[in-house]
Amino acid sequence: PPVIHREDYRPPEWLVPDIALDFALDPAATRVRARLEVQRNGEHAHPLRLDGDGLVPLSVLVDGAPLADSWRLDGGALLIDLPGDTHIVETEVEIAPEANSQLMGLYASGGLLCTQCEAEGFRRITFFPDRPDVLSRYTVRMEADRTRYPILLANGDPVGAGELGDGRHWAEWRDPFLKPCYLFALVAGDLVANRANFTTRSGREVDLAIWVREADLPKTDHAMAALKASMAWDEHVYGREYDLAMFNIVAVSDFNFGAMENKGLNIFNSRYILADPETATDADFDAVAGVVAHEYFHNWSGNRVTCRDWFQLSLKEGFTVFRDQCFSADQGSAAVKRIEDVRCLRAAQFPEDAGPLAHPIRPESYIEISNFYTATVYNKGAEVIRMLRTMLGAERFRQGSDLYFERHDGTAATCEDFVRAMEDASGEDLTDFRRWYSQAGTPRVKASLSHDAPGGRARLELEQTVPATPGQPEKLAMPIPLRIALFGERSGEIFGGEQLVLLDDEKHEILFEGISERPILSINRGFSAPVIVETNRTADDLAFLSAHDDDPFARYEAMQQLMLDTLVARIAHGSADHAPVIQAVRDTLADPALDAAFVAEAVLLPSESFIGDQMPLVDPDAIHRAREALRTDLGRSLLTDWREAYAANAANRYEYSPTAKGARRLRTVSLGYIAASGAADAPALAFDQFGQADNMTDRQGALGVLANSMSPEREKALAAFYERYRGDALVLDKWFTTQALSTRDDTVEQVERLAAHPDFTIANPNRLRSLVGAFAANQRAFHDLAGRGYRFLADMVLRVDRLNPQTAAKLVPPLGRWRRFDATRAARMRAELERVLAAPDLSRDVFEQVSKSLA
Ligand code: HT7
Ligand code: ZN
Repeated sequence: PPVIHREDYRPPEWLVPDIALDFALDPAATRVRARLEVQRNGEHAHPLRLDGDGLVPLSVLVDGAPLADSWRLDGGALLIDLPGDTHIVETEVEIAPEANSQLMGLYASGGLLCTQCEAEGFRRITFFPDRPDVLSRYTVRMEADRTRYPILLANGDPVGAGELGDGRHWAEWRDPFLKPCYLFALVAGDLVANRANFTTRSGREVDLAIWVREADLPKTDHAMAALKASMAWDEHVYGREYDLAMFNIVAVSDFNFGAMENKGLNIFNSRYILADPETATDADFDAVAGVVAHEYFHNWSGNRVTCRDWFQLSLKEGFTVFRDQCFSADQGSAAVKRIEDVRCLRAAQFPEDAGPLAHPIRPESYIEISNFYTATVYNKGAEVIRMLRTMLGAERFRQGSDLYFERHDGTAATCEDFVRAMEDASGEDLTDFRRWYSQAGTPRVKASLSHDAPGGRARLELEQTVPATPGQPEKLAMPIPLRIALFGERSGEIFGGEQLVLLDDEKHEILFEGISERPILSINRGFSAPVIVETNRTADDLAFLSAHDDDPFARYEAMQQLMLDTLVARIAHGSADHAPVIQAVRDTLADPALDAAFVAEAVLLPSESFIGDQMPLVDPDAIHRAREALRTDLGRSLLTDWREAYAANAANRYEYSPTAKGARRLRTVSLGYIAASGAADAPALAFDQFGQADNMTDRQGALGVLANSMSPEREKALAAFYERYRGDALVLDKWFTTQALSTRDDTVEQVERLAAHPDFTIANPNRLRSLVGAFAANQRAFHDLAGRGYRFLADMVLRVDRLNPQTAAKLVPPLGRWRRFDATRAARMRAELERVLAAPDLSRDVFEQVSKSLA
């Protein structure tokens, strides 16, 4: 398949300032008529090229006249020779939404008809230049059966509706804003709305509606509250107002991604809209608010200013993730949010950056753009924006974003445009900073602090290396902003306050004067740069910071590092001194100044995968043994403390508040440690929590603890959970996930069995990810030495690829990590990748991921 290169970008040869679409909707056969006003862009003699994927033109008219032989098909695209500079081109096609299992273009989901066009789905609906730098004004007319599809929605504002007399009705919508076709959307279905309104700061009234199936209406209040909060936040923090009279959101059950920011008509995976205490955990509530905010923020960062080409994806995604992270931080505990965001970056992006699929946040080439909706483009992209704000300061960063929006409103821009706006507004030279856009790989920073006690000086030596990544053997030094502080070991005071150090060379040395006592280094505070830091800090230093650092992230990080060092030592030598970790956890549990949500994060051991990421070769069984041994030791040594924490955070009546959420989290973490201690009453305690819970957080928390156990309560709880929630797809997903994540020895067999369960289906991406995605993240179970996990995943990739290539391709990366494992596992993983690659009719999506993984 062809490779697309960033450097080959050329402006569009033809523009389409206006498009009118006319849909005769029917699940089996939808007729789509398109009327395009096309305009030659510059002087050239090239034909008009309209992308198409699986479309057959039923008619092609130019300026009202049927064309005989001046059009042809090239691949899926329609080429038309046009004599003049402006023409009206009309096409007609027929598509079958109910046969669309890829969930790209127009498809059917649970009785609805809906669209997904980003990145290149519009070409599955009609012939069009399907690229983000062609911006058009859209008018959309839909007609459909009134009983099955009483609600007809599209982008913008409704401009007309009526009956057709044969049981069918019609509606017309017009979007006054220029937009690329990937932001086009329509929805038809039997839906009801949670309605509200919002008055913008300039006094305009906006009608808000969240459309769902009637039974789901009671679960939409949290999303609505999040939408209103996002609208107010974007006005307050970025000065950005909403610009249409209506904002519609629709929830659908079959969706390849989290949600989609179509102009004025966001379409959501229902798991990011529906939430009530009975069926959604606190983490689900947070995710709903975060995704609602993310999609809403795209109205400016993505829609009003869009991307020139798909290589610029991080322009909208990195910036918008950064914006949604800051929004969520402002809604609750900023410290806990930062910890969660970094945990997510380390779990998903660091391994990507260290493996065969590594790419810069602005990639140089791709075969299939859907493969580049990655943690690198999204989450590392957000870290790059965060570094800009750290370096420029909040005020100059805001000036830069104002300038960016002002300069590029209504156009398709590049990452370079964004950096230049920041540069021009701040007066800073960001030449070297641009390397964050072009170089892949996670930089490593070595920091070593020495103290000259008699001279009262300290010397901090910093050294960075950026690892080689595919296609980039040599790297230049990155500008790395590091927030640093030195603490006096005895006094606990910070010497001279926090400093922002810009490490922009391979090596850098900083001298501190007036250091009267041994200093302890607190570095990369707040995770100011997305790098791996190695220091010469001792276990005592880390224990000190875990108890005294005033930066909550650094405090958490010190504890994690202490745990990690202990685990890595145990894996290497078969034993390790657990005492410093136990003491640090005891102190954290006893510190009255800390809130429960922070404590719960701090006392959790690093995940098995993260421990593996620190080792030259991952040994899943040794990691599991070492982690379980430390968990057991922590459970036993601090059993009284865990029981106290469990009791102190006992649930009263359910309440959704930061304090209540923190208490629930610490309670279940404590329950996990009580179970790890082997306490005889642990299964009963967990079963009791499971049965008594008045909310899903407590219930699923207890089920997770039981799922790891061999007790009879496990099966009882799983059966009860299934019976209670079998009719609720989103909750049933949790039932699959909980079992796929189990630490039990028989998890592979259980997962194979669950894949044959009548409620399992590969056609629904949520259900597929709930079992297969979760299982592949369960390091020990997936890396079963006999290779059963690898075979299972490869079989799934092949089966799913026939239905939904995009979703199939997302399952490949765990197999691509084969270089990180011992020879036996590596050979088995490779063999499965080769088996997939040899399959006939492989999609471009899977081909790209598998071939790169083997290279
Ligand atoms: N911008 C949206 C991306 C998206 C997507 C991409 C590929 C295939 C399906 C998709 N659905 C949505 C989501 C976002 O970042 O807001
Ligand atoms: Zn996004």
